[in-house]
Amino acid sequence: MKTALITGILGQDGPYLAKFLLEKNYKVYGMIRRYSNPNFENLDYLKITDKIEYVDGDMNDDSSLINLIKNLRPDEVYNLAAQSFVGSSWEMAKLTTEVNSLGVLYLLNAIKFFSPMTKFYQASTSEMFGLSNHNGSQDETTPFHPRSPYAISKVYAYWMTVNFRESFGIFACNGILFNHESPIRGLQFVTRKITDGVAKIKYGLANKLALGNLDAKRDWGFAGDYVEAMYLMLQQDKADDYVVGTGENHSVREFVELAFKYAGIPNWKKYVVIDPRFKRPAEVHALRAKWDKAKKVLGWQPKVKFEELVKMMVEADLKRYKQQLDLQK
Ligand code: NAP
Ligand code: G4F
Repeated sequence: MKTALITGILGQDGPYLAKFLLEKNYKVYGMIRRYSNPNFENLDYLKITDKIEYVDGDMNDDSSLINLIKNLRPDEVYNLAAQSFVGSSWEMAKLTTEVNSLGVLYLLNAIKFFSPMTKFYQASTSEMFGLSNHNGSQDETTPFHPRSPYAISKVYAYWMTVNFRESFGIFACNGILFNHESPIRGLQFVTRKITDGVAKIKYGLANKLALGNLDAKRDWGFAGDYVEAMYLMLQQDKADDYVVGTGENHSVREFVELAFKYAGIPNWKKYVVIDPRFKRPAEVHALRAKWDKAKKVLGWQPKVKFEELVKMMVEADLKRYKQQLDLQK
């Protein structure tokens, strides 16, 4: 039985990846940091909470990572833990750097010294491209132009991953993933903020949805599809870096329009207000993946299209609020 350690197990991608690996008969260890009250909601949603073995560790604490790698010596490590919210990274640049940059160095060092055969996946991001428009789409050869402390922290981690591969022969890969969403996406991210907001409006629990820049465009895919690409990267003969996305982009405005439509609420403009607090000091205007390499080498392709993704998220949030309201009756 293969073993995998997933950091960031309580986030969005951790549960989808864990489910995918469990179905492949892996033994899955999920790293959790010290919490007085950890939140298993996302794992509960996918009905896998009791199928994972939880282990303690914090990306800020190198000795906890050394202990884990030394004791488990897992076949694969998927490093998904991060301060992943771009919007907060200006106010929390130091924390963001410690978790997203130094934490990766600690993990790679632990692998190098205590389990050099462990394969390593680093959750890199399209945010690293930032302003690099590159004729409208980005691939593995596109130069980075990060626009936030978050993106900068991820560029460091990207290069450290490449460097451990080149310097020490560690099987270390970067998945440069474009935005991916799901019904368990964090509520701060724009897609889920919209679908949650729309569901509240539908049930009379809110009458406004405050957003920032509606013109930003993202290449939005489904998280459940993207975890397969993470796994495939670690099954190749040679470690490498891959862009993963859908090749289509849409504006926040288009997402809003569709979400209101799927909820059956006419005239979205009546509800959406622009609040400058949700605008960023430096915006990434548009991202679109050129994911030919992932298709050619990994044989991967996305399954869920944009419209289907919006519908899935709206329906899930409508269902959540309906269940809550039914319980209160
Ligand atoms: P997420 O929902 O924000 O989950 C991140 C996880 O990291 C959380 O479970 C969090 O734990 C954990 N974490 C934060 N600080 C930690 C620390 N000091 N020690 C240990 N764990 C810590 O993110 P996601 O959307 O699943 O994304 C997974 C990874 O992919 C992240 O690295 C993100 O930057 C990257 N990424 C995401 C996307 C995307 O569109 N989703 C695209 C490209 C790259 P708690 O639950 O305890 O807070
Ligand atoms: O949903 P977002 O916060 O995601 P963002 O900044 O693209 O980052 C996400 O995807 C990255 C991959 O490219 C990941 F690496 C990262 O960890 C994270 O998962 O914002 C998307 C866009 C931005 O342009 C933002 O300015 O939506 C715009 N936006 C407009 N109004 C808003 C809002 N974003 C948020 N969060 N909240 C708003 O009210």
